[in-house]
Amino acid sequence: MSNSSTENGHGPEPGSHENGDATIDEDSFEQIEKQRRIFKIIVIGDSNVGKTCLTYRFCGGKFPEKTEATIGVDFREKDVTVDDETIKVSTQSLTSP
Ligand SMILES: Nc1nc2c(ncn2[C@@H]2O[C@H](COP(=O)(O)OP(=O)(O)OP(=O)(O)O)[C@@H](O)[C@H]2O)c(=O)[nH]1
Ligand SMILES: [Mg+2]
Repeated sequence: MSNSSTENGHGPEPGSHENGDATIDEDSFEQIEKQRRIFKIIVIGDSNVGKTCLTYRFCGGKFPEKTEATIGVDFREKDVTVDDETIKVSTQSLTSP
C-alpha cells in the first residue's frame, strides 16, 4: 500500500496538515505530557461549614474576604508538582441539599 506523500521520496512539509493532523511543537508536547494527569477532589459537607473557603485557599493561596452560599458546583483548579511531575488538581465544592 502506498502513501502519496512518500511515493515521490518526499515526506510531508514540516508544519503541513496533509494528514489532517494539527502539528504540535516539542515544547507543547512535553507540556501536555507533563500535565496529562488530573486528580479530582470533591468536597461535600453541611451548608456554611467552609467548603468554598477550603478550596479557594488551596487553589488561590489565600482565604476569601467573604463568600456566598454556593449554588450548584464551585470548580477550581491548581497545578501541583509532585516528584517532578506536574499534575492538575481539580476541586469541586458541591452545594448542600
Ligand atoms: N473562623 C473560621 N471561619 C471560617 C472558616 N472557613 C470558612 N469560614 C467561614 O464560614 C462561612 C462559610 O464559608 P463557605 O466556604 O462559604 O462555606 P460553604 O461550606 O461553601 O457553604 P455553602 O456553599 O453554603 O454550602 C464564611 O463566613 C467563612 O468566612 C475557618 O476555617 N474558620
Ligand atoms: Mg460554598
